[in-house]
Amino acid sequence: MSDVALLVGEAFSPWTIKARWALDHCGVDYLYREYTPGLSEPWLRWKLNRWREPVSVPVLLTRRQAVLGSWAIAQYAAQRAGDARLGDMTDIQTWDNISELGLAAARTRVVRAVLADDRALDESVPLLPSGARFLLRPVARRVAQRLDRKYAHLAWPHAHRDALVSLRAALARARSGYVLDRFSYADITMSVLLEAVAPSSGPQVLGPAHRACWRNAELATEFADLLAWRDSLR
Ligand SMILES: N[C@@H](CCC(=O)N[C@@H](CS)C(=O)NCC(=O)O)C(=O)O
Repeated sequence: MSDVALLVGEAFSPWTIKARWALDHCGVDYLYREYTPGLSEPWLRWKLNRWREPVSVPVLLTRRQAVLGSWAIAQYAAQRAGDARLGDMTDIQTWDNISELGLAAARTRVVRAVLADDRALDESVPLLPSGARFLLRPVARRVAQRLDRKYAHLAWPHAHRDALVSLRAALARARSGYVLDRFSYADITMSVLLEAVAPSSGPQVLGPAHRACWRNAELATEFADLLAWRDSLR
């Protein structure tokens, strides 16, 4: 393997956004490879030599190790930076736990919205021209059903909204414009909760049917202040 690490992820995914943002903020060089659920899984299992346990992305493959999951990747980035530019990761873990609970609920909502929308299922098939994608719709449906089964046990009702309420309270408490007294990984991990309110990815990353599945109109109205805050961060 080359000296430059390889980040494997899904460009639209809040967890991949967390990992990329942490690596970029810490000035860590890496290459990026897009992951397609189902299709890319055998390759990732082979790279990780992990044949039984579930695999998910993001994963950072370095010459020495495989760093699994956004939190471990952020810690790796902080170590590589060698300073406190992501903040005190011990304090921030609580925020990451809140973010993970909220995102788990959001993920199950989105996967079920995709399952209920043939256009979104067709968009998940990357290899065929758009007019022929319906042919693979049953395969796309099976992949989405598998994702639903894989992650549904982590989804608690209201956890997404609860996490947004906690974010709003933290911003009001800190009065710095950030979750803590200055920009840190707490802002990264909490702001990506808004990907499942109004996604920030452009059309080259998220097709129109998927964008509609990620969007939550009710939460977008209730948390318009947090969307404006998210947009001001980048
Ligand atoms: N706790 C993990 C969660 C990662 C995660 O949920 N990944 C999903 C993104 S939607 C995934 O890999 N989905 C594709 C699959 O499971 O095949 C992290 O922080 O990285």
